[in-house]
Amino acid sequence: MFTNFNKAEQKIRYPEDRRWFIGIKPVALVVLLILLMMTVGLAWLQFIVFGLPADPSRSLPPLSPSDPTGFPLWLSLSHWVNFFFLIMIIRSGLSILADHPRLYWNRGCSPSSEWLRFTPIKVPDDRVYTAKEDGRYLNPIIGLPGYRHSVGIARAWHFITVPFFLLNGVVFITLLFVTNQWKRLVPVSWQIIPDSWNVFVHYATFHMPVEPNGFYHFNALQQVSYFAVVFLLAPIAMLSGMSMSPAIENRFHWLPKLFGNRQGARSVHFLVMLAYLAFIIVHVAMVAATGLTRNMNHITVNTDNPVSHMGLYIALGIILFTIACGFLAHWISWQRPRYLQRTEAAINGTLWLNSINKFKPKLYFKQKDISPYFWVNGNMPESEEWKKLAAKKFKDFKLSVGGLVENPVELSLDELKQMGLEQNITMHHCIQGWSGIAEWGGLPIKALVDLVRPRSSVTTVVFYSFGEGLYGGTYYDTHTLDNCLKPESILAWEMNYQPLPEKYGAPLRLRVENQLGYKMVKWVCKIEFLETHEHVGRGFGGKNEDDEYFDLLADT
Ligand SMILES: Nc1nc2c(c(=O)[nH]1)N[C@H]1C(S)=C(S)[C@@H](COP(=O)(O)O)O[C@H]1N2
Ligand SMILES: [Mo]
Repeated sequence: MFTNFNKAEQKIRYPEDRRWFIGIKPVALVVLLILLMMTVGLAWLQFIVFGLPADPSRSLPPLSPSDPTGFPLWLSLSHWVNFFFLIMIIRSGLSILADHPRLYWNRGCSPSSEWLRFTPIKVPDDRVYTAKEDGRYLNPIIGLPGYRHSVGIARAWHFITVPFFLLNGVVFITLLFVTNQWKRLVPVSWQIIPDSWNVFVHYATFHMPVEPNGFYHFNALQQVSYFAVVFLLAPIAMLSGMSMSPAIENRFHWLPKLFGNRQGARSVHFLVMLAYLAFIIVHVAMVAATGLTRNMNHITVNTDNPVSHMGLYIALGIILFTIACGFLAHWISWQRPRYLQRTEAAINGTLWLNSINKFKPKLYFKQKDISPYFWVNGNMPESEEWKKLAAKKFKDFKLSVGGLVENPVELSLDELKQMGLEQNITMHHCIQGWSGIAEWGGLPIKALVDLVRPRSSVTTVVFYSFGEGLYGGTYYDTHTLDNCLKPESILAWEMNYQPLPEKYGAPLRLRVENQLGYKMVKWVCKIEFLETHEHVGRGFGGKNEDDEYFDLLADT
């Protein structure tokens, strides 16, 4: 619906194989089982052996005048705004996940080391199998924007909505503590722990505890759950999300370590999403089970009226509005994707440029960290020129360096090698979600800059490839001159202390460590120094930026 893909795009977006599959490691199942035993299992044991515990809601202290009454407008508003953005964020997150439908706890992402995968495909080892091929189709009713390999648009939605979600959270928490409403959520006594366990035993064994009127009081378990959603899930989502950013990960190595590593952070980010989903489902079910009309009046019109249907209609209206926005978002995604790309650039692009893009990557990984497996991406060059050069091990290869420079040059591999060698062990961050650690050896771009002397007006460096993009046309990408001058930015001819293999970009590939993988052009043939990226390709700063609406700056 609302799409107009050409033939090449259709092949990628509408694949024939749309199977989904849940492959879960037995260990993960065991962990799940243990968790269930320790909660529901224990609750049943207690119930069978000792009977139902006392219901703590029966002995709630009497209301005091300082307790909150009802739900002021700001609270209802932020509740529903939160709902709206959470749906957008979860749906776009699922579309991002579908582009690399595997979750790991190890940072190398070896296939078959996943603890969870959503693809039935076993990675073949008898041919080059790219991570792009591995992306799955996702129904656009579930994912935003859905279909296959729509990670660029999905990220635009994710990153445009996240700031509003956070802003809403900040306003909510501030007002919570400015008023007395914090008392609803924040426990003030450790008694809350046994109390909420006792309530849990009721639910788990299918006994409804007494329902305190939510207009004034929540039950203990309800309070703990709401508290955890606001004060635990949200911060974990933020921290695990930030841990995936190459610019942040490179500068603050301790951050992803909170979750083990970048893939641990990605897995936790996914689990937080599951926790939000589980919360939404249980929350809605409980709201319905404990007096839907009355509860809806609480959270929409701030009355404790058990019969009026006003609140219910308003809530239904909000849900319908959210669904309508889903359709609108789908239309925007495929009819006006440039709006999205530009909005994302205006909000986050600007923010990153002035903040995390300035961080200097810190080298950190050691030889022992090098990943045994490294995913491949990109279409191998098919040009006769590259094939001829490859047949002679690139002896006749000349890198051309020009543009707005005083001293344009053409350099062979040997000449480049005489100019210097920088060897770094770094983590590669693909936009799709996978990562891998490798050693890269090559010439710092700074040395080339010193040789060709760009004019003072130069801000942008363009790297052209022998290879083509996903839908055909020369692959290229651009970087700010600033990022190219960082010492870790190199043109590599060496990978893991061996000559760079063809599938990883021979004769030369780019490494710019604070950026995502798609900015690191493989099979580089030409470099140009320019004042702007706007006249190269379709003008968005790279092949993927042109064709897939990826960000110009790829710090996150
Ligand atoms: N020429 C060219 N370079 C490219 C690509 C491509 O499609 N063509 N893909 C990019 C992407 S998305 C990634 S993640 C990395 C993958 O590098 P690797 O194959 O060494 O893992 O290459 C980047 N460079
Ligand atoms: Mo990538």
